[in-house]
Amino acid sequence: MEKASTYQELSADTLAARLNSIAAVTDRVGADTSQWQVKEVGDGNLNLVFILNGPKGTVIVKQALPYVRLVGDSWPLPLYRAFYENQALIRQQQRDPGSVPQVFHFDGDQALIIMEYLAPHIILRGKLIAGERVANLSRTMGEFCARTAFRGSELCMASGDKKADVALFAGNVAIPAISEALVFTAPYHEAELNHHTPELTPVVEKLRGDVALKTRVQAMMMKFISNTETMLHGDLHTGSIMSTDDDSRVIDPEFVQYGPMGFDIGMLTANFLMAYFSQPAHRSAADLGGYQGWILDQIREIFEHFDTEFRHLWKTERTGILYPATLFEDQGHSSDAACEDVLRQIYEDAFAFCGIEMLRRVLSLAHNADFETITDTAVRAPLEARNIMMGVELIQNAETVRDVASLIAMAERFNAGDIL
Ligand code: SR1
Ligand code: MG
Repeated sequence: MEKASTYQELSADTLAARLNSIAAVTDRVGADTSQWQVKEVGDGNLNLVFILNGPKGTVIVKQALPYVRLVGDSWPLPLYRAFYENQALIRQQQRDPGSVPQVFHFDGDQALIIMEYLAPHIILRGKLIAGERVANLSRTMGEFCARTAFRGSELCMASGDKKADVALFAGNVAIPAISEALVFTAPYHEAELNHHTPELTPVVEKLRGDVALKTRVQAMMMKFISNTETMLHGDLHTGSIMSTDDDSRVIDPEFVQYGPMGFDIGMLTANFLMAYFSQPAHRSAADLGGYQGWILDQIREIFEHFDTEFRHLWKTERTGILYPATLFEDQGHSSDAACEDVLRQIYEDAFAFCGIEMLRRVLSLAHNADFETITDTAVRAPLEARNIMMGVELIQNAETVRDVASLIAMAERFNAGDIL
């Protein structure tokens, strides 16, 4: 699949000469390269991202680098991840049409995806730091999580197709290895690339000495690795969502893998919670309560939309081998309790994965701008500490969190307390 020998890194200067014969590009931006404008805008941890603008229009050119951009060439990373990202985008487009950018062209040798330019969308995390509201966000995200979870599982898919897909995506070894290391392992010991706000050291030392906590996280990692319920986005944070005032799209599924249905909604919730806990540093006292309330509303509504959509799909698209009508409706038996049971397990997993993501984003390598843009560490540390303590509680007690209302009450409790 990967032919690294022909691969060449793009630059803003070489892009026109490299892409001028691709019809999928010239059809959309125009063929006169003298009028092309190219800007590299990648602000993620892994890839090059260019905006290519021409007389007819604009496209995004995304190219995987053979190393982790955030760290440099000391951390090599296979180019084949672009293949899986493209495959993931195709499946997400099928399972939730319109939720992801349209792909115009894929080149595996060059690890290149040319796709729809989303405008005037910007990264949601920036909007949350700026205190902006986005209409329809919770519906889009709740439905995206429910549709991709349900339609990518054997609740819906033909068993042979799903198993072939699990085998296909199992080839994407290097990317899950990043999550296995950075999300589930590094936060719990002094791993080389870790960093944290200095004032948090006493909290961090206590947490790293908590054997029960580490054990619980490892149990969740076992689920993450072994439980191939559905195709995950795999890295669904607020930097993987682009929004306008009223429209949101999901980008960057290169961390795609088959995994537990609660993973994506759990990671997403964690990132909204980190936005929530960081707000005292970003808002005036007059705006703080209202905006934090809006963020909590998004979390509650995401779960409500997820729940409604999942139950709807259960009734209308349960065509797979799991919980078949043969065993329930055809026998005159309701499957409502079975659906309830499946949802309960998804939420329990989601709450635990949520706690794990909340810890890794302040203890491991890849932190979030929500906290990192707070330059005064004396202000940042107490806010991160609230986030850490809620993360720990979620990991330890995920099964006792009854519902999203309890999750939100927990967030309000930690937000009101001072740990540092
Ligand atoms: C080395 S990559 C670090 C992080 O960036 C990605 O967005 C994932 O979240 C990964 O864990
Ligand atoms: Mg990403």
